[in-house]
Amino acid sequence: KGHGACVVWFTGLSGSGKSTIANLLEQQLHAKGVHTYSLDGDNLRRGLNRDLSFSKAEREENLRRTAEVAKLFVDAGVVVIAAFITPYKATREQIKSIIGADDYIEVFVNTPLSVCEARDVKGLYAKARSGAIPNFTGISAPFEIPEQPCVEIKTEDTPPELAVSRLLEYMKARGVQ
Ligand code: GGZ
Repeated sequence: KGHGACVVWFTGLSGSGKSTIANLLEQQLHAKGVHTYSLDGDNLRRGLNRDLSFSKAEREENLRRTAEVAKLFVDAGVVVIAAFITPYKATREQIKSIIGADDYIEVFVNTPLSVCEARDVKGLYAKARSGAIPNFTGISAPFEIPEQPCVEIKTEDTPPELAVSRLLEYMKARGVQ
């Protein structure tokens, strides 16, 4: 450890664009020869966290375990790119304390609910409105706005390429890249 391993943790609504930016960041880090690993709902909730629902308590457990895994990767010298809704302020604080503030970069992908819902790429918002998906973030479960993220990306006026170049600059300034 000690040469730029850290966790870049994306928080934001479903459909906000977390994965798009996370994937592009990973590509650009790879191009610079940086060893990365991506954690997201797809690879965590299908495996390690397959026993967990979307209740408040089980989201917290999903994210606690994920933060512990992320910390292990950081110990191994890897840059972790994590993309989870992470809707609760208290959970984000717990994640920061598990990983350690020096190694934790919180990125708020700020896309208004109205925009996420209008896009509804996976049709989940329509299902949530109809009641077919309970506890859906933004509809029937809360999203607490991050107050002091390290980086905030307003996707409506920031293309992914610009978001990633700003992130890389921030990482450089923090001394992690
Ligand atoms: C929010 C849900 C829900 C509910 C299923 N609420 O857009 P997606 O599909 O691919 O990403 C969402 C993903 C969120 O999982 P996370 O592990 O990131 O959530 S958390 O940080 O709150 O633990 C969405 C899908 O799972 N999904 N049901 N009820 N998103």
